[in-house]
Amino acid sequence: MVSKVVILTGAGVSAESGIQTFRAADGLWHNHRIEEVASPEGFTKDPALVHQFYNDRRRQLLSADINENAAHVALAKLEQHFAGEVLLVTQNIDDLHERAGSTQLVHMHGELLKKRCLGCEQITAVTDDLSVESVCEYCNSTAQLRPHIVWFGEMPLQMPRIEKALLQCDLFVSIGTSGNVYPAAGYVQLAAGNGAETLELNLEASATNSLFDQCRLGLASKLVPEWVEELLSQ
Ligand code: BJW
Repeated sequence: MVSKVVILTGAGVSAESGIQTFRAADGLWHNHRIEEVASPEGFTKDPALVHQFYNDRRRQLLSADINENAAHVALAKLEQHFAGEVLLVTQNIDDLHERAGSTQLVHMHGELLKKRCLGCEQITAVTDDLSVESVCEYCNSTAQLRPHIVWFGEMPLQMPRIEKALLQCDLFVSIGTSGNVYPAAGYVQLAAGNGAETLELNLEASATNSLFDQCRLGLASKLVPEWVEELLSQ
């Protein structure tokens, strides 16, 4: 009987909502060198370019075209109706899990709708574009605001909470992630090493596919609701 579940989601869970994944041929990295837009060094070198990259994505996320899909909705339903504990750990910076109703949620790579001041460290909401001229509403400094995103070389957020849940869970499910970015890609080993069952739901086999007990390939909007119904009927 499963009582503690940790779910890791990646870009694939939001793909059918119209948000590009990273590593597909036409993905987000297609037009950008990763280190230019997703590293602290890239931000120091060309903050305007990095702001533009995230401003474009924020505008898209807030447009009327983008909505949660059946996979997000099913995961929120699981949290609401499952008798045990569910922790949803997302690598995604969109807010589609929240829009679907998930609350036990960790954004380990940050959030597109938050900004952080490098001067006073305050984290605040943002829906407008950021620029090098943006002023921090707390400390009034200019050119210190950055998107609240975890870039390469930076520590993902809420690591102790995530690791504790992984060591205690009896089921770990990875959805829509290619398994290329650590520490998230190592979570299957951490959970399995402590006796958890492991399941991958993905469009194609991830880089860590062989480490999972079970794998189902297909669209998240189909696989996730099916799996949620199975778990709720156990
Ligand atoms: C569908 C679908 C559909 C599509 N249905 N599925 C050498 C070895 C090991 C590690 C390192 C190393 N050198 C450096 C590192 C560490 C580094 C790292 O992992 N680098 C790799 C490149 C090797 N990691 C870091 O630096 C991290 N920090 C860190 O390690 O700190 C130190 C530490 C030490 C010990 C413990 C803890 C910490 C930070 C990583 C930050 C990642 N940031 C990014 C960008 C910022 C966010 C943003 O702009 O949005 O986060 S990178 C990017 O990749 C983004 C994503 O969250 C992340 C993962 O991508 P994801 O989600 O897997 O997307 P894709 O596109 O790769 O895959 C999509 C999948 O969906 C595919 O499989 C499709 O098939 C599938 N799919 N449609 C179902 N409809």
